[in-house]
Amino acid sequence: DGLPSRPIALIGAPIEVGTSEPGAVMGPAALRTAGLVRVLRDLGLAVEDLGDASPDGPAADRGLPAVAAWTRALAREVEAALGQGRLPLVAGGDHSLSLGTVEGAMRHCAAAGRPLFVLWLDAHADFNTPETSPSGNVHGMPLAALCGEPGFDGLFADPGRVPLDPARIHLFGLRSIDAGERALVGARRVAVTDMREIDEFGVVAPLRRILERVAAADGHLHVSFDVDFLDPGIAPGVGTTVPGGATFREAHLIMEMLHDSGLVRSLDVVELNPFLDERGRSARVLVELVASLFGRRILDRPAPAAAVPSGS
Ligand code: 6HN
Ligand code: MN
Ligand code: MN
Ligand code: MN
Repeated sequence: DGLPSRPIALIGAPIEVGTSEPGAVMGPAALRTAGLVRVLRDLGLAVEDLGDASPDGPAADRGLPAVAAWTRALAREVEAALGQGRLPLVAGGDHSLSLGTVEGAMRHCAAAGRPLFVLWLDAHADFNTPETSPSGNVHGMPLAALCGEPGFDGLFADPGRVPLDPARIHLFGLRSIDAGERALVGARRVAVTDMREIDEFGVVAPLRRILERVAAADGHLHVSFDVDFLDPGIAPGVGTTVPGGATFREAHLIMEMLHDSGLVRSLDVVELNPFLDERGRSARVLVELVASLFGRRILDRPAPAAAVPSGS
């Protein structure tokens, strides 16, 4: 069992037009410096580093037009990688990059007739619209835009696209949500495992339920990993730290379970801000976690019997 060892296409997305905090543009370089490619190759995986993507057309400074140019480019790259049977690993860059990666995965899944599920590991819901957003920062809006909420005209290449089904999104680790997006997340029936639930039940039971659902539908699982999912004590290198985040052990176990499920087909690692980091700590933690997601394990033995969804 485990993640099929399909070749990995590493795509850098040095994007910070979706945030007001400079520094995320350095994220892909820091992840490479921390050894992202090397740890994956050490696992015996084929990794092609496609370098950094660049926006389509003239890049605006900030806001929706700038994000739109990135969205078009990343959607195309992710769709192409998936079409070649590769697993796109997109290293950010702020979270608005997931507009492109999820859009690319959606197009691939639509063509393949496979349902797409999105696991959003994040302190935040990222479900604001331009109307509800207190900051105006697009990195707080990607899920609302993907789900077809109003206010995002011109963002996607195809205005007639079928929106993402909010019921196929799982927010995991939520502990900071704005009033307007809270109402939307409830109204759209987005699935949520918030920190309260994790504190009471741990990560295993809720994650196992999610994986069972994806497995039962023979789905494509897209994982979007925001650095602020982690506790700021282990990952300070992010512009939007929120206290009370996942511990290293929780995050590590999630990665191991994701690997063992064999369901992950595309991955974003977002919001790393090396300018705010302390001596590369956050970048190194992320590389450790990605290695676990791709199969690094402590011992060469099967996972404990109850750790992975059964009957998949
Ligand atoms: N992120 N909810 C806040 C906002 O400005 O909309 C924070 C968003 C953070 C974005 O975590 O990717
Ligand atoms: Mn986020
Ligand atoms: Mn966040
Ligand atoms: Mn562990």
